[in-house]
Amino acid sequence: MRENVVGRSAFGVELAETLAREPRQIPSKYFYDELGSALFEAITRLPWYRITRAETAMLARHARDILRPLPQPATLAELGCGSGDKIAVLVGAAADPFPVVQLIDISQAALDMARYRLQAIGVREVITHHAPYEQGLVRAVEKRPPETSLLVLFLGSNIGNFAPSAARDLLGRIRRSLRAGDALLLGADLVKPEADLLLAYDDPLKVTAAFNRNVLRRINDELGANFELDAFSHRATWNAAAQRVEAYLVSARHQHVSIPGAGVELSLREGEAIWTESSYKYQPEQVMAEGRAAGFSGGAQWIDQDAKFALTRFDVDR
Ligand code: AVI
Repeated sequence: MRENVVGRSAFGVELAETLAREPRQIPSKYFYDELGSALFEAITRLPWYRITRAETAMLARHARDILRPLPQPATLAELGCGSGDKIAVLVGAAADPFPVVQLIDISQAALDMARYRLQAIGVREVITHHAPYEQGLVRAVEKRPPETSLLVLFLGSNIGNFAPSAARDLLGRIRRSLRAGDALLLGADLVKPEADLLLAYDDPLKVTAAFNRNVLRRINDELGANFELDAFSHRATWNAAAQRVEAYLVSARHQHVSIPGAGVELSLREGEAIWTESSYKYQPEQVMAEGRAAGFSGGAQWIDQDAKFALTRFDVDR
C-alpha cells in the first residue's frame, strides 16, 4: 500500500463512511491519482466533452475584458491549475505582465508542468502550493505581494463537482479571503440538452468509463482491496430536478469485496450502484446569484451559447 497526498488512513476512513451510505458512495476527489489525472486529461480532448476547449477559447478571446478592471499590478492564483494550459492562455493574451502567479493543485506533477509553462512565457515569479483548494487559497493569500490586486481563477467547472451547499461555502471562503479591487473568475458548465450531457459523460470511446473504474483500481492499489474491475460498469444519468449528471459504478453480479485499508467488507447486489460523481450544471443567472450570495458585488459574464458554458468574473467593490 502506497502513501498518497490525501493520506492512506484519511482515504480509508472516509471511504468506510461513504461506502456505508445508502446508496454507497466514493467521493470523486479520489479519481485524481496519476492515472486518473491522465485519463481526465484525455477526456478534455474528446469531441463530446467541450468544457475545456470552450473555456480555453473564451479565455483567449476575452482576456483583456476579463482583466481590465483589476488595479495594476495584478497577480493571479489558480485553484486546481492542472497542466497550466488555461492560465497560460490568459497570461499570454493579457495586455500587462503579471509579476507573480500562484498555482494550487493536489498533483505535484501538474504543478511542475504548469510552472514550466508559465516561466517559458516570461512570468517572473511562479509560486506553487501542493494542497487542496481551501488550504492552497489560505497560503496564496499569505503570499500575495502587498500593493497588488489578485484575480483568483476557479475554472473547468470544478465548482460543478461540489454539492450546492459546499459550492456556496467555497465561494464564501474565496470572497472572504479577497479584498477591494480583487476578483474571482469562475468557469461553470451550463444546463444543456440531456443527449449532449450523456455523450459528454458516457463517451463512445469509453474513456470516461475507464476514468470512473480507475477509482476501484486506485482503491485496490492503495488500500489493498480486491475489486474486479470488469465486474463493474459505468453509468451516467441526468438528474434534471437536481441539475446534475450522476456517475455510478454498477455491480454486474452479486459479489463480495474486501478493503483492508478501510476496514470494510462489502457485499454488493447484482445491479447495485456505487455513486462516484456529481457534475452540477447551472443556468447563467444561477451562477450570478451564487456569486452575489457569497458577497461579491456583481461582475461580468461571458457565455459560449453553442457549448453552453459560462465564464463569470465576480468583483470585490473598491
Ligand atoms: C473535473 N470535473 C469538472 C469534471 C466534470 O465535468 O465534472 C470531471 C469529469 N467527470 C467525468 N468527465 C469529466
